[in-house]
Amino acid sequence: MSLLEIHVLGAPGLRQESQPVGAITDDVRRLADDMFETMYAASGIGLAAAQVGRRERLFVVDVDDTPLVLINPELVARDGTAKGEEGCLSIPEIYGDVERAARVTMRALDADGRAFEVEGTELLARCLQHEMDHLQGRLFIDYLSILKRRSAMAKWERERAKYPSLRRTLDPRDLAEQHNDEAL
Ligand code: K1U
Ligand code: ZN
Repeated sequence: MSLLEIHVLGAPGLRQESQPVGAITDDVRRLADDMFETMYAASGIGLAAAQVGRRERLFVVDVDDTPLVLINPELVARDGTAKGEEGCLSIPEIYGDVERAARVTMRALDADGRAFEVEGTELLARCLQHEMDHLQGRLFIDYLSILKRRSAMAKWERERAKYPSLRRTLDPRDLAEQHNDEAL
């Protein structure tokens, strides 16, 4: 498995619509495995292919120790609303409150090409919607009020200086440290 670079705000691919996956090949499965490794190294709970510079319509999530790969996901049901704080691995150090559906059901293919449904509430519901947005080129900052977005962007202008290539390179030692922490 390999750690992938995470594209950060300003990279054009983050604003493009992802394309449906035709066949679930070994290349697609390898991409999903690499995305899990990258997500864990970055201490995230989700990661969309667009965030690692790929066009495939797929994302991975792991909330409450339940790793899931969603290929060609579709939203099939939503209910209620809930407001909560979000971050994004592509906009490090920026956070904001976003109102989302409180409960969602999504249908997708897994890494073996089998159709499945996942129903999420609380953090899983939020994460599934956040990742679906990535597949449409939408980011959580798009939901902030003008004032909150302006202040988030002012902070990001200072942060983005750390990413001149608009790529975030993770340190493999972060992954090793997390495994050590879990073992304690
Ligand atoms: O897609 C991404 O950028 C991943 C993002 C997903 C997400 C975060 C918060 C709410 C909804 C969706 C992250 O994982 S950022 C890391 C993070 O904020 C977080 C990590 C653990 C628990 C809760 C949030
Ligand atoms: Zn994100």
